[in-house]
Amino acid sequence: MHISRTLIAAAVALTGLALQVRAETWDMPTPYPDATFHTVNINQFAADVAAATGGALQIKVHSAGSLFKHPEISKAVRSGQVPIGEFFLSLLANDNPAFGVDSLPFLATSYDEAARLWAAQKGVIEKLLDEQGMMVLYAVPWPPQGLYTNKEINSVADLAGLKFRTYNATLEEFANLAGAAPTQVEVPDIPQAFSTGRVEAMITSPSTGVNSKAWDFVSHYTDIQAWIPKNVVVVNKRAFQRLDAATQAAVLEAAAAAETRGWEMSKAETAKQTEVLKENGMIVVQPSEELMKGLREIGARMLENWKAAAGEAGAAILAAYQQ
Ligand code: PCA
Repeated sequence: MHISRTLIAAAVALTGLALQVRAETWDMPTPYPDATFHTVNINQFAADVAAATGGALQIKVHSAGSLFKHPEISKAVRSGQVPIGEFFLSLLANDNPAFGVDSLPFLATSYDEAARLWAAQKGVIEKLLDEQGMMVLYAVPWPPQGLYTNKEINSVADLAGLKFRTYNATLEEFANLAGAAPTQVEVPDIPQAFSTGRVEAMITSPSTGVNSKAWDFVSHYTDIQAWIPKNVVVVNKRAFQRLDAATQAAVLEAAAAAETRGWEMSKAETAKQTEVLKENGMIVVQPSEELMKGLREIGARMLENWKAAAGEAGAAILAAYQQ
């Protein structure tokens, strides 16, 4: 009796030890707040991975730039400081213009077009990130991007001189071409940037507008549906290769599910969050023809600039997209 109890205790201790050795926790930095649908989707992805691996791989999500600031996340995954992370794909357009094609105005403005653009862009992106020691797990788009201002905007001329919040180099180019004054601001800092007067206008999704309570600082939302940019979730290749085959398969399966779910969430967000803007008193307007004409001209110029910078890889992406 005594002996068997000791044996059982030893067996329990050993099993516990074995579980401890097998269980691994991955810290995952992400840029956006918890209420953002991308973060909700990532939390579900993490729960799916934990369930499929019987708890052997735990992904601990650090949202809103709390572990690494947004511009540092891709570098942190690249260097292996963290095994996994999320970032705004076009943030890397300074590395290579191919990363920025989904942020070009009016190139892809519906979800079908966005899906075709991702299909055309994906191989190039995978190769570029592979060269940096990273692997793409999945990509999910934001809702179409609209214009937030403190007054009615009827033409591009109405944007002149506005202090304009931007989130990447492409949007900065846009603001400059529109005669506005760009300032880069990360999502968690949007409310403060408006309340302190650093910025007074922005282009972003209804999701980010709602998450930052845009009605506290702007009155008008003009539904220009200008582009559909994406977030990517990437892993460090070495960290992924260290997993056993079953765990790798569980991660890939959860990622595929997260991609499908994320695109559906994004589509549902568009109408839902535009409604929330209205409910909170924002004036939601359809753009005038004059405004759209001016914006399309800026888009056409940006596409020409992009083609010149993106060279053959860019031409291949556009050819595949326009097929
Ligand atoms: N929200 C993010 C990226 C695009 C979007 O809709 C942002 O505003 O930074």
